[in-house]
Amino acid sequence: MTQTRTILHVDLDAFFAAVEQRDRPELRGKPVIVGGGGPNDRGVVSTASYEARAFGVHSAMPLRQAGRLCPHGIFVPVDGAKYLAVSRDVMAVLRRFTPLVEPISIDEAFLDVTGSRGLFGDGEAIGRQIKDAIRREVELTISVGVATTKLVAKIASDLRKPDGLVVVEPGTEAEFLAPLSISRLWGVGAKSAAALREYGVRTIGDLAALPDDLLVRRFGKYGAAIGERARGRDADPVGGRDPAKSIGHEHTFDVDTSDREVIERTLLGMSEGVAGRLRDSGVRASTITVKIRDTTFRTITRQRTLPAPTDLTEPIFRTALDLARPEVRGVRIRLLGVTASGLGEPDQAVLFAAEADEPRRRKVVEAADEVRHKYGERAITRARLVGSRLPAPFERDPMTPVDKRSIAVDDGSDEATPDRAAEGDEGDEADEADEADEADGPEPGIEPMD
Ligand code: TTP
Ligand code: MG
Ligand code: MG
Repeated sequence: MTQTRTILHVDLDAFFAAVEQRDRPELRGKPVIVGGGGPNDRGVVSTASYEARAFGVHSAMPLRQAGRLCPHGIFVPVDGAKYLAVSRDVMAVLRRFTPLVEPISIDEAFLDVTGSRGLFGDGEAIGRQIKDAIRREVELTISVGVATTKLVAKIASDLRKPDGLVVVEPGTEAEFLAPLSISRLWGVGAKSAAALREYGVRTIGDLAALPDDLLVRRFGKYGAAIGERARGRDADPVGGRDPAKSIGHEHTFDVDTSDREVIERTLLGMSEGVAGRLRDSGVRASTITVKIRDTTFRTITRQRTLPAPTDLTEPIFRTALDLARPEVRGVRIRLLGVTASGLGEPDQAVLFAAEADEPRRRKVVEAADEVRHKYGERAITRARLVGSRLPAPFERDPMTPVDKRSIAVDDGSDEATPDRAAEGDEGDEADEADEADEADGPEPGIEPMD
């Protein structure tokens, strides 16, 4: 048996819209727009049927704009629970062809069928059988890419949508990729693309032709990796990378501190960072650990399991605060850490959670993530640390010292909140915080732990 892997990428066509058309025959052949409450809703399009796409409607477009582009479009609300059930049906079909199935979103998956070829035939044959099975049993169409690597298979599946089957023969990967825009390459964002343009690189082939030493000199290890990928080589296994076991942040204070506000805000900043990295990794954590090292280097950890896995700042912060509070009382702290563990893929069901405010919360969080990605890890944290937008109970917490300066202040937006003085903080607490210097310094630098 040859060493060449056979990898399939499978993606459902116009998934949410296709499910609606399947279940409501009157919608078939019609421009269907899935999302929110209709063309006057403030939301965005989840997806549109190919009939609606002909009018220029696409995912993430404001519904109002979709309504203008496609006045006869039929607007349908999102039915997450239903799509999730269909997704499971599809994945179950895929698993009949190989145990190596890596779902990467609600409507797509990679399959390594290298070991299944003896039983089902070559990659193309397996692709056809899967398409047939899904059409027959789930009544939906998919597009399939067949290749020797995940990257090439994924690009291939997208090329002849809908109902496509694109096979890239072993040895022809580089040739297949060459004419495509580098924006299709994983790991090449707008910034890298702009930098590559300085070298005249527009297509993946242009990139593949650049000498490795130039790529390494200009981009380091990342340069070598994208060069390899551009040449169609990519060893990333299906089912993949060892998932991280934990995600954490630690911070060592420049000067050991017993200032409660500094401590609590540092925990908040780290919780925010941890939550952001959980979301970036697409996982949720069920356990939160805080680590506290005091001025004598005595180090303790305190751990708690959450009632439900999370990737949001607030539950992480509250838990960390709860765990840390009894341990930091009257102690001068040298180092703090917040770690999330017990990581798991979020159940897709959670994405469609019945809690009314979950989607709204997510939207806020996603907006925050966008800013974080654009301006760097600290942007949001800094805003939170400086401003007064702390969770309300935190604001009111009687343990919060009265008149502490904020820690990261150079934009004038920081207000001492004198009204808090009226809430009866114990006066002696202010005395504990005798380390004026660090409180006036820059915000706590928050460094990834690993
Ligand atoms: P996609 O696979 O990206 O899109 P699609 O299946 O609708 O269309 P096609 O693959 O044929 O191009 O996304 C799968 C589903 O995820 C999609 O049907 C709806 C949902 N989705 C959103 O809710 N918002 C989005 O911005 C995107 C891209 C998808
Ligand atoms: Mg799809
Ligand atoms: Mg998809």
